[in-house]
Amino acid sequence: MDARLNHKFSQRANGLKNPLAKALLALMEEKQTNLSVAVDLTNKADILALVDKIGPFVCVIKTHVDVIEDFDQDFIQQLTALSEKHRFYIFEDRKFADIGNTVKLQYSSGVYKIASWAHITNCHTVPGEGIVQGLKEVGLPLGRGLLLLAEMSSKGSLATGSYTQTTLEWAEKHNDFCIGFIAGRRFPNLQHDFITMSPGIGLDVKGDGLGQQYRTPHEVIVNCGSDIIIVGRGIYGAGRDPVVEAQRYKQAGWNAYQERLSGK
Ligand code: 6AU
Repeated sequence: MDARLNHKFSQRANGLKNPLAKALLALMEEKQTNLSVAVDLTNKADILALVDKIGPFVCVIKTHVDVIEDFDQDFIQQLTALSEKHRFYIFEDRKFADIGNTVKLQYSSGVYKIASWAHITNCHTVPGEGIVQGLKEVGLPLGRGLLLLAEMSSKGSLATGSYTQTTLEWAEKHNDFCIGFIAGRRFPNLQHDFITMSPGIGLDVKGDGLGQQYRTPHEVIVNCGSDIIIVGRGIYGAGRDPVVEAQRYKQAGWNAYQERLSGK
């Protein structure tokens, strides 16, 4: 058993090397939330209105900026202002997947200039360790953090076995920049502590007909040792009141964390 599973987020903050990871864990304890919302809407106004409503209940807002029809720098300014108003971190779910030199350009430049505003981003490890090195050259001096996709929530994912294992080794090696993993569970026997963020979370449905697989906050946090739940359509999907749902998922995630701490 990993003893760190029974430590509060605020205690674990001391053990992580990356300053953003420390700040995120401290914020979670302070705001009493381990909920990240995936805001996969396609226009600025809808996203900003939703984020303003649910901001008080989350530690991280996750974006896919390449699906926004009217993306511009004003969107980034407004999102950044909301992150300061409600105190949450911004995670651009870019899933970089190219050679080190190319991802450096994709992360720093182009239309989105992700490194200039996203506190957190993520990458696949399929290209090899150079992807982590390339992103780190851009992100570390800016105080950013990286999540490695060690597993995926979708059916038939190839991120398993030795692929996952090698991903963990690179995170250990680059733990100044890698703050954790996208995965369905906490990985045992790691030398350093990392933050585990789990997508594929739903309280009402089991899947979406396109391979997504949902588990409950209790399952991933208590049974599997994850830290942060990432919830998308469960909160803003058709017929849902996002404020009610955000509070419901926040409570479910926090209760699960408390249950884990109590060691029951
Ligand atoms: O709750 P949903 O299914 O509406 O949204 C889940 C969100 C989406 C996916 O792009 C993302 O989580 N995601 C990821 C991430 C966060 O990297 C990895 C994964 O394995 N599965 C997954 O759904 O925005």
